Amino acid sequence: MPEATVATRASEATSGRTVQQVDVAVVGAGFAGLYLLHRLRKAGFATVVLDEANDVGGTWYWNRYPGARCDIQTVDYSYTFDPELESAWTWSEKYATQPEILRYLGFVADRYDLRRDIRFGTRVKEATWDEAAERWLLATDNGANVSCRFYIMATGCLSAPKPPEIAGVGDFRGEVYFTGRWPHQEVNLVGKRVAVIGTGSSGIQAIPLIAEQAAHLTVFQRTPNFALPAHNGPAPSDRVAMLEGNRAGYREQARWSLAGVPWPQQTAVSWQLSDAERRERFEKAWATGDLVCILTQLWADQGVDVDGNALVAQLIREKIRAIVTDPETAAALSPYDHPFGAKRPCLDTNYYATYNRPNVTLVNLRQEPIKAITAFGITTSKRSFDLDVIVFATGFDAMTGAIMAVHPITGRGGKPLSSVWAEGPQTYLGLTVAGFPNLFMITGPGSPSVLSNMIVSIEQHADWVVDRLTAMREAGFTTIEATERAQAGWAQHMADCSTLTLHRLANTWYTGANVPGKAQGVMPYTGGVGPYRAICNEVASRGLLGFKLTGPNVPEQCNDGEIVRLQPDVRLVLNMLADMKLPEIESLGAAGARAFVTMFNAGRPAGRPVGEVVDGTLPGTDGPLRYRLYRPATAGPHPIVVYFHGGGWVLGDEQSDEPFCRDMCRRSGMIFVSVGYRHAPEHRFPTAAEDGYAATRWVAEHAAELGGTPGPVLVAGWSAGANIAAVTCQLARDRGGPPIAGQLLLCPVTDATFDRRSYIDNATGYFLTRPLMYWFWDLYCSPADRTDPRVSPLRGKLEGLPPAFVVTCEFDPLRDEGVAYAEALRVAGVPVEQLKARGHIHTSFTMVDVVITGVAGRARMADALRRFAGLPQDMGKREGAGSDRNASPPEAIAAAE
Ligand code: NA7
Repeated sequence: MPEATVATRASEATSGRTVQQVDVAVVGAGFAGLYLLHRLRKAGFATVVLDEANDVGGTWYWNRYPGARCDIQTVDYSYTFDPELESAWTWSEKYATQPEILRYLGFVADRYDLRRDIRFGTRVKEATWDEAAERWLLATDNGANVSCRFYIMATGCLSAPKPPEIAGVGDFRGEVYFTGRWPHQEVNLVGKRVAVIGTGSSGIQAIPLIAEQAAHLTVFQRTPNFALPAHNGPAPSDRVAMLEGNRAGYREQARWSLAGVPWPQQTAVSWQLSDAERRERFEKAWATGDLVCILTQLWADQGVDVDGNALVAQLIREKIRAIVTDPETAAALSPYDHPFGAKRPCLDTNYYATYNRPNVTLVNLRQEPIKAITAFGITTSKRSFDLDVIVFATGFDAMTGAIMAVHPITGRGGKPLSSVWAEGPQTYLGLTVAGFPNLFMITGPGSPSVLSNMIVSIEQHADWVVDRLTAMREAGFTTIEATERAQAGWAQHMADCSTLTLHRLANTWYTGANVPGKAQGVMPYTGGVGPYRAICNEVASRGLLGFKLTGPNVPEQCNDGEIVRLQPDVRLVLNMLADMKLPEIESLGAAGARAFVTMFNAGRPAGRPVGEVVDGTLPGTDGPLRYRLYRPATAGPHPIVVYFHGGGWVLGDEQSDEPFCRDMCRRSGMIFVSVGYRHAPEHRFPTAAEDGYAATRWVAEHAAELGGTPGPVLVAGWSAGANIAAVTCQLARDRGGPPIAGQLLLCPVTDATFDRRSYIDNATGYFLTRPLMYWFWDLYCSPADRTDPRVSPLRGKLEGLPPAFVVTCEFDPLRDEGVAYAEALRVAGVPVEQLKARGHIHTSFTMVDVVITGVAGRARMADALRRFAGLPQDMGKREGAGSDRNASPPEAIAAAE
């Protein structure tokens, strides 16, 4: 940035109006703007901050309504960039009031002498990218316009209040207040008839205090919300001790946590806990009075699975009924329309108990909608309320509103941001937008923002941006712009992340549903603060992946690409495994590898309950083979699926794919018989294939004894087990039975050829590696045998085989041979359906309850099995597969023919 200046300069524009020349202009003097100014100034960038307000504070400047407080504990809701600042300030309460937070921000502004570069009372009316000058021009409503190289929106996520959208607001002759624009002078509500419209965080904080003053308070509620007691008071000694015991460590843990507050990751899932254990955990969290605690510490599936979530919601509704004495009011206050946490839950002080007061009335707008606001009050479809005051706690045009609604922003080629975002916000990392060079957003849509401790996210964003600007200056670059490809990749990753959590299942300001006509979609990044930070760091370390950089005296740089192509939870699993520095399985020898797999499996979730699990033996060709049978809880008889586990013909046993078998048994409503076929190197080719065939034959002949439906069986398998399943179908066709109704092949080994693209692209790094596959092949099958269709079924005759459902995973060495098998089946006239699972690895679908994004794929596999067996299709949705209901399926490539 050759023209970087230390002090801002003023110049005359052609219009004659003074233009303030700076390196960086920041809009907003809240938490984000203040920290940015501090950092930019230290880095030597001439910076101006513009804010419509008359002082610092941002959202805390405007939201002055009674009861306004933060809902993240103040030990966490603080800047962390300067340990001296941390020791210089002590919060008086666990959750600070708005005035105290404002005092804190004033203290910070004074301590770092920030106010001298902030233009208060100055609204930006328009921002336009000047293509020729490569600068942003900001028109202001007060004083000089601003010309800047970089423009940073630090406008917060909730700063554009939503209009009330109720007819007649202008007719009301009493007093009208908006929580988001509360007057600076005291509002006296004593002895007045007051209405509050809205029961989000603001309404829920304000209502108990307004009720104490008002002669009568009428609350108009459209949607009940979950509220939890804040138990406010002094900062809890355990959290303070944690922080003070190791301040740096505590802060670092927060930065890498899911929500920006250090709480451990829960591993126990709801169905592993007894009712009593769940209640104990819940009561403890309820008593803690901490949103992040109750949102993350009960059980691991509460935020990702509707069944696990419903258990929390039920316990909270019990609390509401226990507090609110009138059952009808309690019922109206009990949320049923959204999962707990999918809409921002609230922290309250005496909220529910307020409805026991004689001077408080709850009006349920679902039963009697507001018809109009009149000169004297509010009329619903059933009655009229005479009022002196109406308080609108009706929320904000969140996230995009804060950026788009504040002023027109025009980027490259004269394109307005409002048209680029007409169908919803498009960003790269929530930080930048393609077509808008040198524009940054702090905690913008597409970043963790409102799903995190905002201060942690603000510091991360501000640091990332300032570090990039500094590096650009050193390298001689003057513009930076996200590429369309990177932005589209981020949209895909955002969509993948949003299938992980339950936020997509509620109509909220997270999704834009609170603003009529606004495009719908989960706007904050749901993948977590720590993973997001890792991604931003990776973008930087990979040569600013997805950004184009230009400068007057340097060649253009553009390292284009998508930063995350794996499913988000798969990425987490792989990172975790990489951190564990596990040995290469093939280096352990067969016995060592088996011991390793047993140890590895011991640490995984056990699998959900099924009706019955029965161990038995069946006669194989050379002696008994063990099997494990999983029976659904529903009344039988059920169709039987003969299942072959994965493990490269070397590893595993009839129990090693237990979570997968249980899950598929529940989803499909079918018996799964997992067969303990014999392994190499003790038993080489064709033992596993022959055992598979023999077991299938025996199961088919004994279906009734096993509680199964007599008639054709189905076969299924994963990896080498899918190889056995495919081979079994060929042998059954050629050897006169048994009849097989369908085959489910999950990541099958189908051909001893190792030069397909997927073997090359995915050779290492995705759990199943090429060296490991070589080792499996060597132990099982000598080179001379490898073209035998009993190990390379792709080389066999494919006509006349049962219908198939073939699953392949994008990042799997076996992907292309699975695809080849599906295509060859189709050519041979076999009905085949293919699921090409984008962003998945070889183990994605068998890591049940770990890789959550595998759920939708397993639901499709279960549907296919039911279809093959001639059963109705809705079973998986009825029985224990709650999370499927709204999960979008992975990419389906070829429909069944
Ligand atoms: P919220 O959470 O968006 O709450 C707004 C409330 O107002 C909510 O209960 C709405 O019901 C209700 N509302 C909105 N428009 C209307 C109309 N037209 N009629 C009746 N009721 C209406 O905003 P807050 O200010 O409380 O909190 C915002 C965030 O700030 C909060 O989550 C914290 O993160 C801090 P709805 O649910 O839409 O049916």
